Amino acid sequence: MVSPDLSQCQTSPMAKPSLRNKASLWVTDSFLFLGGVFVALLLVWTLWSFITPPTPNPTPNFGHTVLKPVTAGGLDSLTCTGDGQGPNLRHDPPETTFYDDPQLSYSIGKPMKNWDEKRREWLSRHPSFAGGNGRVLMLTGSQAAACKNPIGDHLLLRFFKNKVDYCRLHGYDIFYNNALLHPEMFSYWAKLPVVRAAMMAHPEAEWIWWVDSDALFTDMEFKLPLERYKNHNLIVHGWPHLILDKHSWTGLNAGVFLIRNCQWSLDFMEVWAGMGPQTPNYERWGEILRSTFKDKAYPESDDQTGLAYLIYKEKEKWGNKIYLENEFYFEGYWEEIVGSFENITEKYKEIERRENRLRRRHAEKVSEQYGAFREEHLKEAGLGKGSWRRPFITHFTGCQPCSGKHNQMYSGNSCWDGMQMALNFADNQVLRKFGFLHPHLLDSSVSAVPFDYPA
Ligand SMILES: [Mn+2]
Repeated sequence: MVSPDLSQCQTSPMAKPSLRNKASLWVTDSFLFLGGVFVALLLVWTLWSFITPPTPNPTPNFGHTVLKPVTAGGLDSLTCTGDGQGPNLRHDPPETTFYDDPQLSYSIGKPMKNWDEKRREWLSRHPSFAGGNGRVLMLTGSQAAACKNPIGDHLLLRFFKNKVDYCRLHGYDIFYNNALLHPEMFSYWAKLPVVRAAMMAHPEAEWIWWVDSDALFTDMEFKLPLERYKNHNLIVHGWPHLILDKHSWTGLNAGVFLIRNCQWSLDFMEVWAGMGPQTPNYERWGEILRSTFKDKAYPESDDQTGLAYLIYKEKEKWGNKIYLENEFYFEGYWEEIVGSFENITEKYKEIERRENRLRRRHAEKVSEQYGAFREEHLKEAGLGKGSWRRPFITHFTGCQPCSGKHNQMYSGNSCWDGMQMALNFADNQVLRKFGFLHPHLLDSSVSAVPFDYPA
C-alpha cells in the first residue's frame, strides 16, 4: 500500500522531512552553541565592517547560508553587503546531473524517463533549494511578431506587468516566452512545449503555472491553496458535470493551469500533445473531439477540448490526478466580472474604514501579512460568481488583445474597455503601496493617496 505522500507523482526530497529537519536542527543547535558568543561576535563583526570595505561573497557555502539568519541577518542590511538568505544562485557542483546527458531533450515529442529521480538528484546536489514544495514558476507568453491590433502590444505589456507584480508580491519566478518552440505547434498548442522545457530548466520549481497573455490577476492578495492540491498533478478551472455529463468543451478552461513538475506531467503532456497539429493524427483528432463534444467551436483539434476528452475518456488513467477547481475564480470569464469592480472597490473601502490595520502604510514586501489581515473580513464575501470578493483571475476569452479580433458576441470596445478597467483595478492594489491610485478605472492617470486612506 502506498502512502498518500508516495501516491502523488511528487516524491522529491523537498517534501521529505530529512533535509529540512536537519537544516532546522542545525540552526537550533547553532543558535544554542552560538548563544554565548553571539554578542561578542556581533561586536567584532560590527567593528570589522567599519574598517574593511564590503566584499562580495563569490561562493557562499551551505553552512554560511544556514548560519546567516542567526549571525548576520540584520548586519547585512546595515552594511549593504547582503547577498540574500534564499537559494544559493552560485552553487553548481561539477558532479554530472541530467543536464550532462546528451540524449535528454527539452522538446515535446522526445519523452523523458525517470524525471522524478533525476530531479530529486539535482535537488540533493543543490540543497539550498530544498524545502521548496510550494515553489512556483509562472509561465506566460505571446506570439513572436508584433501585434496587429494597434494597441495590442501595449495591452500585452500591461497584462505582463500585472503578472510580474503578482509574482513579486508572492515571491514567485516568472518566465515570458515569445518564441515558437515547436514550429508546428502554433496558437493554443504553443504553450505545451514551453511548459515541457520549463520543467527541465527549473527542476527547483515544484509547480509550473501557465497563465494566458489575456488573463490577469484582479486579486493581488489571493494565494493558490496549494495544500488542497497535494494529491494532484494538474489543476484547471472546470466543472465535472459539464465535461462528464453534458460533454461541453467549455466544461473547463485551459488558458490557466497549474501542473506539477514531475514524471506524471511529462507523460500526460506527451499524450495531450499527441492531438496537436505536429502529429499525423491532427485531423482525425479534430473529428473525434467534435463528435464527442458537440458544442465545440472550431473544427480543428484544440488543447482545451483535448484536455476535456482525456478527463472524460481516460478518467481511470489520468482523471484521479487532475483537480477541477471551481470554488473560486481560478480564471473567470471577464464579461461576468468587469461590471462588479466599482462595487467591490466600495466594499473593500468600507472594510478599511472599520479596520485601522488595513489603512496602515507598509512596505510592499510585507503585503502578504495585510492580505491575511483582510481575509478575516472577507468570510461573508463568498467566492466566484456573485461574490463581492475581488475575483482572483479575470480572463478575456474571446477578446484577443494582440490580433484585435474578437468574438462577434461583443463589441471590440467592450473588450478594450473591460481590459482597461481590469488592469487599473489590479494596478490600484499595487500602486497603493507606492503612494498612488488610479481614481477612475477607465482612465490611467493617477493621484497621490492621502495618508489615512480611505478617510
Ligand atoms: Mn486566453
